[in-house]
Amino acid sequence: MTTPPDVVRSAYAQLVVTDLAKARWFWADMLGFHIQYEDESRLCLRGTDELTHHSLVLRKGEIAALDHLAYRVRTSEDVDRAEHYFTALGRPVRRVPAGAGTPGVGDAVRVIDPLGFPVEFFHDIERAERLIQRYDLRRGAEIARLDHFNICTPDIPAAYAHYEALGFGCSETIEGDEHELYAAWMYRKQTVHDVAFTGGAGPRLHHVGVATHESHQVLRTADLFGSVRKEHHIERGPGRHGVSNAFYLYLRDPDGHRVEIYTSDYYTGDPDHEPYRWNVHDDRRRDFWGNAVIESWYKEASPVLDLDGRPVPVAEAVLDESAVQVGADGLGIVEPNKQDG
Ligand code: DHY
Repeated sequence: MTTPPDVVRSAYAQLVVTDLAKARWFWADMLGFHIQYEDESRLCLRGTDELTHHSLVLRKGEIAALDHLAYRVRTSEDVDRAEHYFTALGRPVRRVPAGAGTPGVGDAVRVIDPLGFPVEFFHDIERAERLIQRYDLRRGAEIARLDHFNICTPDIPAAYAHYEALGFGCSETIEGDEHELYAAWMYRKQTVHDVAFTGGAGPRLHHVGVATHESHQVLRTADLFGSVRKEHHIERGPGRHGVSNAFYLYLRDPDGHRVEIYTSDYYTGDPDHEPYRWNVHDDRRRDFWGNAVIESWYKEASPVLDLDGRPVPVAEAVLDESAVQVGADGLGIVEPNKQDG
């Protein structure tokens, strides 16, 4: 078996947006991302705590889509390992020399992974000026950093197996009574996740998760969108997740790309850290206060592009979590033992 690359963390997502000015309003003015680089077709953005060139790239294009997800690997040899690993899996693989790909990023390898997603592995990236204590530059949601990717895939066990083989740990799952896997959260850095899987037609990008320092910034984000009569960008929350315990808010950008504003999850770095397993019938699993998950959140997601920029066809889901919801999600019957009295 070929050695997999040593992945450090989820590092950046490159999204295709159809209107760069509208995207700039949403991501920079409202969410408070710092603009590190821009030209006529791209914006490279980073959060207040990020010390590398970007964690989000918005590229202008014809159809809103995911261009690629990117993971940083530990050494430049790990970039070669990524090339050999995905070649051995029989997947499409392309070397992207420094300067030919995304601004600021060194030599990279782009692949279509076994789940059908465009994924980049890189080690070298330009360092950026420390803004951590430039409180005077903060605005909007004051996003601190990228936290994770969430991807829609029809076969969750296959996604789990692929990321486990890449060396990811599992922090939490949602499972049926027979331990059928509906969703899983997996990590390399020492948090709840770098990547999570939502069941559904795929490959599609469910959302990019970005972290704030505190829950008041999550609430403030919702207030800001209300204040400027842009409340329709709010899709779900604010709330407290069961999975991850994080405080959250989901928004849709002007192209419909979903972003989660996320804070206050927990440390997972001990070698004997064990997954926490939620039953799919537990109404607290997705919202700890039992609030309903709306249908668009389960069903809508961004298409993904192949290595030549063409949309990748999607396959339908094997298991549908939204079809087994009970109680709070409003699509089923509250079990008697869940009623008061
Ligand atoms: C959950 C979703 C996320 C996340 C953590 C937990 C569970 C849910 O509420 O749907 O996107 O980051």
